[in-house]
Amino acid sequence: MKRFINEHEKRRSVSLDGLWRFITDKEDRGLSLGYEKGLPSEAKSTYVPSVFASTPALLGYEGVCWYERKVFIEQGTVRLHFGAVMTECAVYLDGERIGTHYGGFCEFEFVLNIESAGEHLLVVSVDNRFDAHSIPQAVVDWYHHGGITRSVTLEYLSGVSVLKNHMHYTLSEDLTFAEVSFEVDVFGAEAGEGTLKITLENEVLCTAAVSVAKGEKKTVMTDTVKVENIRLWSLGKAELYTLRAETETDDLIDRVGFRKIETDGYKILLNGKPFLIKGVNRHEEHPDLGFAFPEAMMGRDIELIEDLGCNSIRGSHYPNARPFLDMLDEHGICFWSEIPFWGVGFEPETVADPTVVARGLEMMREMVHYYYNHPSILIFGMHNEMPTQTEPTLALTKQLHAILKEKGGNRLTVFASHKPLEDICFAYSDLYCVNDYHGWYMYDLEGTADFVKKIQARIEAEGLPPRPMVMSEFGAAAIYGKRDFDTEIWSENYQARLLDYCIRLFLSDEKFGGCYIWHFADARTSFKNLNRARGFNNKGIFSEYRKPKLAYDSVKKVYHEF
Ligand code: ADA
Repeated sequence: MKRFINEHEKRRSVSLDGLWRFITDKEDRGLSLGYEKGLPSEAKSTYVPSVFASTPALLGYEGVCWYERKVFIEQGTVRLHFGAVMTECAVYLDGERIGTHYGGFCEFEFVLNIESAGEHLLVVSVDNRFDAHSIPQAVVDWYHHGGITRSVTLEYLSGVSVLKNHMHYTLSEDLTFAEVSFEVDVFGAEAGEGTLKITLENEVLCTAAVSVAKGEKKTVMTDTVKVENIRLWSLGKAELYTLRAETETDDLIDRVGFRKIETDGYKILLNGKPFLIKGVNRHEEHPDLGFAFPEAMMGRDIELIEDLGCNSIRGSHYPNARPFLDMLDEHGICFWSEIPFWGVGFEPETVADPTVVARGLEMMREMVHYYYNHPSILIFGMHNEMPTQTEPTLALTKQLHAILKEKGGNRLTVFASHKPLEDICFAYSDLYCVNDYHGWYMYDLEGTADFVKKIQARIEAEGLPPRPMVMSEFGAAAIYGKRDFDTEIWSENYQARLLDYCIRLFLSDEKFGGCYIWHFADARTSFKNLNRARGFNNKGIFSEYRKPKLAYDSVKKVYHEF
């Protein structure tokens, strides 16, 4: 799959990015017309990965589109991996449906048996419409993109193959050694026996004999081994290890890091030392290319974010592309990764809907499955601004929390609340994260201080444990280029003053673990539902083309002071 590291030396992998055939299907008649067996001659050429809306005529399009390409595939077992498809898709090979997937930001894969070598026809139908069970719901503050938005890869599996390798570890009290074990999924591309070997850097840590039937998937839990003289992964100092799981015929290579994140009263501790979050929210959205965000620009965004003095990014509001996470691992930047439960559109009854719950739990499992080893993910987010004052959200939170506590590794488990004075879910969050826009929607900037005190008093009165509070969103919209008196809303000046005021307030409060500015760069928003100026969420410190607003200097100054 697309990463910034080589995941395989033995396994052969073919990128299916590039030119595909493409056609819209507004009436959703493609299946009755037999599109799964081949697109009609009117189909045009398009580039994958991309979004529908990068074609100007398709700006605002909501419906089905079909993609097709011919692929030469050899006989044997292959793994077909999709980085992300917005939002729902069905995949066909030679006219036969091989599977479906729901959820626009999560990776998924199919393992297939190819009977004969030759040219095969791969067809994907992609539907970006909302339904009653959508996550998010139709009312959402980002653009309703559609498309095959991240890379597609075909890999050849042979013999005993390795599909997953999660490294579990516990660091010693003094953080000098770790007790390490591995959870490895092996798969029988052919029936057989083999030896699974796990190597960290150049040291073989475990070997295990494995035998699988053809098509059988097994999870191997290795013994625990001790790794001495640990080099710790920490902020700005990203010590990474190469982890390799291999059999005689196949391999899976990853990069891992050792670090410990925990809280102690009002403090967040990273490797035992206080860690004050100086964060920013970021949409992985490009004004022209949408969610098919270019990799070179990911690197530039990280540089701008580091320059601002930030040590953490909240991937609002969905799992980001893996290459971006590879970069964060390497830069030593903390990442908050969440699933797209974006609450404003959700009524409590919808939160209780079994299809919504099942989709949400599956998204969480997928995020944990694929993102588990990234050391930069210090925080896993369950949801944002859901109706957390109601029982259905409490029930959902408990289930998401249970997945994360059982399977999520050493991470803080959180959600972002906009109902902090009524919230009944706070017991299930390691940080008390609040989104608040006093200085914007209420136009009462100085009211922020009182509001914070009220939240802290309520948390105490409810008998909730002392935990760090984090302002997970705050900010003001500023139209790029509108420089004015700082009393004028929509001006860059007012935004700069608001951010300076809020950051000082939050970071000097000893009950705070940090804050995340809303947001890094202006991002295109929902076409129909939100009446936003320019059709953008304009609260970026940068314009959508990454031109700095005045807030860039004020944020940089204040973040460097703390
Ligand atoms: C919410 C939401 C963000 C954004 C923000 C705003 O807090 O979580 O995605 O919509 O409001 O700009 O109003």
